[in-house]
Amino acid sequence: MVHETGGGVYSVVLDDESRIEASLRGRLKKEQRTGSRVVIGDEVDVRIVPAAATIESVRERRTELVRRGRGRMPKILAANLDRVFVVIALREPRGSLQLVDRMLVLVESSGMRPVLVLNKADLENTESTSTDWSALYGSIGYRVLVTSASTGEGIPEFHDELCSGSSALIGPSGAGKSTLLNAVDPSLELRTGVLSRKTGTGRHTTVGSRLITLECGGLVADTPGFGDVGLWAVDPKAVGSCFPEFGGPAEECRFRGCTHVHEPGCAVREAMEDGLIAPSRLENYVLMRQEAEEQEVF
Ligand SMILES: Nc1nc2c(ncn2[C@@H]2O[C@H](COP(=O)(O)OP(=O)(O)OP(=O)(O)O)[C@@H](O)[C@H]2O)c(=O)[nH]1
Ligand SMILES: [Mg+2]
Ligand SMILES: [Zn+2]
Repeated sequence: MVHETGGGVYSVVLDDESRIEASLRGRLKKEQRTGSRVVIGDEVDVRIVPAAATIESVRERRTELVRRGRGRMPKILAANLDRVFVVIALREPRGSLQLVDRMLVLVESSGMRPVLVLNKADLENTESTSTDWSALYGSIGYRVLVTSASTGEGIPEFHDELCSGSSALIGPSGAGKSTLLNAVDPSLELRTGVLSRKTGTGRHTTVGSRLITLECGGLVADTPGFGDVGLWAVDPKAVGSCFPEFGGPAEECRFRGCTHVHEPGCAVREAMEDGLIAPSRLENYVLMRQEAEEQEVF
């Protein structure tokens, strides 16, 4: 499995747990330029000859976490991970429900399991937001952790979640992803940033991607922050299935292929009116569905 990428060198952990540095075979190098990259979490076949190792091929991915890169190119962040922590700061920089929903949809559409982490709970005036958001996302069935890297609140629970299988942390720059991992294991000594005084946002402290092996056996990737979560190539018809709580009502929609945007008697909209679906969720769904439709021409 690929544990680290950067500068054309790939750190691969073999089945016998030994770690080697490998380069890419020529054909894969070419594909690299067209955007289909080898990423952390990839299972690869490696050819080892004395003093050199090359990645010969990449196995089919079970899941892949993709976001829109610069321009229209997709950027694959990681492959085959078991869960993704969506780390949002309650303050400094304060997340929004739209940001949370975008991140969750990104993870849902990848096929990985999202866990929502509401961080910086130690800061003043964050309590009502953390209570409201925990209730909202908890009622949908998401695991929600309220954490503070400063006081240690929620860190044991976060640690427990990290110890099985493989995970990644995503979220805006400055939300505290690297700081949370350092709180779990101070020996990691991950670089953490200061917030920009002007904008209150992070400064992209983490660069590059690697899977860290925790003492408890879990693998975790700290990723560089991003706030631009435009969806990449998500089929508009698939956006609804990224909202788990729409599932039940959606089966009762009168029209086949109901978009839940304008159809009369739509059961999803009715569920919202009955207070079973949060208005913010439906609103953000409509927004993201429209975005997916605009992108479909490509
Ligand atoms: N008060 C408080 N500050 C925190 C907490 N967690 C992180 N911070 C601070 O937030 C700032 C940004 O933290 P980082 O861990 O670098 O954020 P990041 O999400 O890794 O950012 P990028 O690597 O740029 O994506 C640092 O100054 C941290 O000390 C917290 O729970 N409470
Ligand atoms: Mg970081
Ligand atoms: Zn409907």
